[in-house]
Amino acid sequence: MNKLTLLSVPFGLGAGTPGSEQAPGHIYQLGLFQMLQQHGCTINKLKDVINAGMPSPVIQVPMNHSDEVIRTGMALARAVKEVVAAGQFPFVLGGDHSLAMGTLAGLTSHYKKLGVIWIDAHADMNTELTSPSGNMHGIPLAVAQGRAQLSLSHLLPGAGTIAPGNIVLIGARDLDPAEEAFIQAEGISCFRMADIRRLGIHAVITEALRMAGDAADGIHLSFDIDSVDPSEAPGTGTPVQGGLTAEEAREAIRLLGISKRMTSAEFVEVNPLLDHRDQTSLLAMELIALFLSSMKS
Ligand code: HAR
Ligand code: MN
Ligand code: MN
Ligand code: MN
Repeated sequence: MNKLTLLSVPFGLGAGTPGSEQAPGHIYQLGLFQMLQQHGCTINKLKDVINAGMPSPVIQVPMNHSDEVIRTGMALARAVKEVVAAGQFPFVLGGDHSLAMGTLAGLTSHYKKLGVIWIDAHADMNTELTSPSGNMHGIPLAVAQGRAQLSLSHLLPGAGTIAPGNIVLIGARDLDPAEEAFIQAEGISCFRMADIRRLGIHAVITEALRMAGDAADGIHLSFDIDSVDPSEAPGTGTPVQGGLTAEEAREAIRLLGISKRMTSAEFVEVNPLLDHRDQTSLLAMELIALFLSSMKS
């Protein structure tokens, strides 16, 4: 595996509830680095990405905290681009899911046919016009496909788009009508919970790697902790019943890691303020260590 750069993004204004900005610091405090060391994983570089010094966005978006979200995306996009240009593996720890726009802007400035595996209870495919909440963590995948007013190239000149055929959703169970319609119209690959129960997580991941990866020059994993059932991951802002078991999440992460096909990853939406006895942060920490160690072995 390429050398690893860990980018922490302590930013949560894209979510409707505060707290996810505390996740990186909290997960470090719980012992992520010790755990990585036990697994023999070396982090080559650690960087905190904040939006200080970023100019005002060139586009106005009528959504909650849009300027802050866009400025964070700009800072993260630059950081990710730099990591990829240096030949390293970018691992992004959020923060809320709006920061995926920054990650994807940085990645698409390098990968021209990026595949994306999006493990989430949600599709995050609303636009500014269809968002029921006005919260920007619900739109990153529409932005990435060039369907919103905001585009990845607003965050980073030279950024591209993601083709609908290179996107695979896993764990989806709370989609808004406009998202459902778009997924149907574009034929976006979507493994819902019923599909996962029917096929098993192993077959789903094997298929997902094929679907996202076969016409792609890189594969990004975007892992939203609310994909896991709230009984095992309560510490997140928009929990949805009926999710993955922690064991299924471990297996998914491990299979993606050992496939050696992933070229970047992000973990988002852990909210320490909503957690019960750090259950969710501890699970996230374990999944991160599992992912990074299975890529190397
Ligand atoms: N679909 C809803 C919206 O657009 C809720 C989105 C919640 N998103 C996240 N990330 N938590 O998946 O507002
Ligand atoms: Mn999400
Ligand atoms: Mn979600
Ligand atoms: Mn809903």
